[in-house]
Order: sequence, then structure tokens, then C-alpha cells
Amino acid sequence: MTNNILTIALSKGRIFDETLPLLASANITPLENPETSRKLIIPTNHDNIRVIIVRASDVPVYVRYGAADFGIAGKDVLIEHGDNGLYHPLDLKIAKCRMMVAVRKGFDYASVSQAGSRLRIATKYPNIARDHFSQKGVHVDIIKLYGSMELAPLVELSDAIVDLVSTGNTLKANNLEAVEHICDISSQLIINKASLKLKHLQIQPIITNFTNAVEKNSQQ
Ligand code: PRT
Ligand code: MG
Repeated sequence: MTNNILTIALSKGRIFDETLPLLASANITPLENPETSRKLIIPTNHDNIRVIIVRASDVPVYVRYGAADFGIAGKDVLIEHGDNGLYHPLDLKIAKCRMMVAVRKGFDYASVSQAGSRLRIATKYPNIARDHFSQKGVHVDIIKLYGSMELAPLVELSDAIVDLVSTGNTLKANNLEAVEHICDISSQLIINKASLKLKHLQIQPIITNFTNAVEKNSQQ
């Protein structure tokens, strides 16, 4: 939150790519591409606006502590890690996907997921998974993974996974199928509460531009 410099936290990959047009709508252009640059602090066409590149699940942490004034984070991250202390005025409707339960093709999920049964679930989202299955009355042993959850049912580490699906190609390529939809996911604008007050004049026009751009996209 240093003085009048505005710091925006983004993760590289799909969120960075899909945020570029939104930033452009507010006349903000990052001067380097995080895919090719090794810089973690990227300048923009404004001397007082910079972008920091952090891991997707770290974006809310930087924003909560005020190390970034605002950022963009998937709802998956916000639901899993909590959104305390963050102001989130806008669903940007980018990086859309679905949180799903998936199993090996042919696995009889319906009969093993009755209330009272017990399942082993591999996931990067233990809180979301636990919540989902407790609502169904299914007991779960959660196996926390940090990547490639799709492998777990194939090598019998777990019965099922809870993971994000967008095209469905990864499931298909690994002979898995989605059997339950938990929720829809998209990315949110998240703002540090103190920054919003102290830097209102800088931040409010950006929110307005983003809002208009999101509106325009949804009409296309
Ligand atoms: O990759 P890394 O471990 O560094 O971090 P990350 O996976 O959290 O970051 P990143 O950049 O991959 O994702 C950032 C955000 O994009 C997530 O927090 C989601 O909100 C959103 N998003 C949208 C997705 C997907 N779509 C998505 N398909 N995040 C991940 N995936 C993965 C999914 O986990 C699965 O492994 O892509 C694979 C499935 O894709 P399809 O197209 O084959 O179905
Ligand atoms: Mg990823």
C-alpha cells in the first residue's frame, strides 16, 4: 500500500491473459509479459501503477495484508482460503470453470456415494470437498494434493477427486468422468479495504472501467 503507488496482484497464465483486456479498458498496459520475463514486479504505462506476479492462491494474501492494493483471484481460492478482510465488488466473469467431483470412467459413483458411506477424496480443495460431502451425509477421508489430482483415482490413491474442469479434456485424456457439479467458478476483483478508502480516487475509476468492460463482454 506504499504511498500513492498502486500495486495490482495477478497470477500468470489464464488469469493474467484474461485480465489484460480489462486492464486495457482502464488504459493500463503491463510493459512485460510474465510468461517470458522473470521479473516479479512488472511496470505499466503509468509510473504509479505496477503489477506483481504471484501464485494464484497467494493473491488474496498479498491483498489482505495490503502488499497489493487489489488483485484478481478465482472463487475457488476465495472459498477455500476465505475472503476475510477483502472487499470484492465485482465478478469479472473470466477464467470460468466448474468445481466437479470426478471418478474413473465406469466407477459406480452413485452406489458408493449414498448417505452414510465412506469415500477417499484427493483434492487441492479440502474445505470445499469436506463441505460438499458433509451436505450429502457422505463420510470422506481427504487426501490433500498440490497438483495433478487427475492421477489419484487412476493409481487408486483415491476413489474420486474434487477439481476444476473447464473443457473436460484433461478428464477425458485420463479416462475420468465428472459425476457431480459442486459450483461454478469465475474470477473476482478483490480489493484491500484500507486501500479502497485511502486510494479511492485512483481505484474507483478502475472499478468503473472494469464494470463497464464486464458488462460489454456479457452482451457479446
Ligand atoms: O498452476 P498453479 O499450481 O501454479 O496454480 P493454479 O492452478 O492455482 O493457477 P492457474 O493459473 O492454473 O489457475 C488460476 C485460476 O484459474 C484458478 O484458481 C481458477 O479459478 C481458474 N481456472 C479456470 C482454472 C481452470 N479454469 C482449469 N481448468 N484453474 C485450473 N484449471 C485446471 C484444472 O485444475 C485441471 O487440472 O485445468 C485442468 C482442467 O482443464 P480442462 O480444460 O482440461 O477441463
Ligand atoms: Mg494450474
